[in-house]
Amino acid sequence: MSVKDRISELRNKLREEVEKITDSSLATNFRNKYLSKKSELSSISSELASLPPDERKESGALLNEVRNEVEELYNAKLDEITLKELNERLKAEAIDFSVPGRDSTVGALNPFYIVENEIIDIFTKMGYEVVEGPEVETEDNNFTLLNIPSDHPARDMQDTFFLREDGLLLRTQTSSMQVRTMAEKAGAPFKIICPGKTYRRDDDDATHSHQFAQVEGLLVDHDISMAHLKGTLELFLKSMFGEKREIRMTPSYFPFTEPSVEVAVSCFNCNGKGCSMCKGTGYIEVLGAGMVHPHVLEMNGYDPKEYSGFAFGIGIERIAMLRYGIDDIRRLYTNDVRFLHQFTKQVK
Ligand code: 2U9
Repeated sequence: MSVKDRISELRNKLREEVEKITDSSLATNFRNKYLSKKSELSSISSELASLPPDERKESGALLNEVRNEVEELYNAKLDEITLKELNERLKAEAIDFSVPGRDSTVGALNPFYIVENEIIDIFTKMGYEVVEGPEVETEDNNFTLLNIPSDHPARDMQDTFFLREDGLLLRTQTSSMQVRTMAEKAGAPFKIICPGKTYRRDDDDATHSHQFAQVEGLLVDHDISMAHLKGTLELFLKSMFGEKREIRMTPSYFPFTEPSVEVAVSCFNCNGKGCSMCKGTGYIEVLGAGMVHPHVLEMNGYDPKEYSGFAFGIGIERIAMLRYGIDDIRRLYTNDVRFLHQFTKQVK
């Protein structure tokens, strides 16, 4: 068979073969078999050199024509297949935007923080500065400078977490921050609140926790009287428990204040008539307070003849429990979302 005839035959075969390409792997096989250097087209091409010039020219032209035609057919087929496969993939991987999304869980603020934030808010609006500091304290800052002498029962090992022989301890009240602030203010008037964690050796139960939190307040200035204290606490407690509340102060004792008072609000459950919440008394005790003891002023660099002041201590957990009717203090520490979510939409 002449070379020209072989080329024509090859053309017919390749035209048929190209039609059999139905996917990209068959396309690759076709290219390797029929369009590479090892293909029949290439081997015929290398034979041309041995032909007489006329035949070589004609056969060479035909071979080029066939190669061009087959390459064109192949490229068109490849384009067609690539598009077909892309469409198939897009269809298979299509995203259904109408499928409902997964629910994301949203946390909720612990009622402890709702109350702490609110207390801070009320006092900062009255111009109080917020002061925070270390939970590890010295005996001086936690006891001595607050007029709690070394033989006072409050210092007892049963009440205090001592950390070292030299008396380093976990603060039992945030008052140590007031002591630090008095040293810092060096005789100038001020009003501060100190929110923070405190520690006492205690067996944990529904109403006790070895770690709890307070917001303590201290105001020192000229001519401060019990009336200023009463007005301040009345404003605070009405903001916290409602405008209709009345407050009651009864005598109490703290080493760092004199006189000292226990402060109660008229029961927000029965409006003072008497119920189980206020144990029939019409009042609920909410915090302690008093006029700063002159000795405390003096020990901390303020002349009691020139200055006077008041102080108060608020237990954050107690307020949160009263406000939201929480029966176990431990609920405030475990952060069970089912518990927390009950307070997300609750407004006072
Ligand atoms: C200085 C002077 C006086 C802070 C005060 C209380 C009364 C009080 C309790 C409330 C509930 C502690 O968390 S609780 O158990 N606190 O009753 N705290 S006056 O008096 C100070 C503090 C610092 C320099």
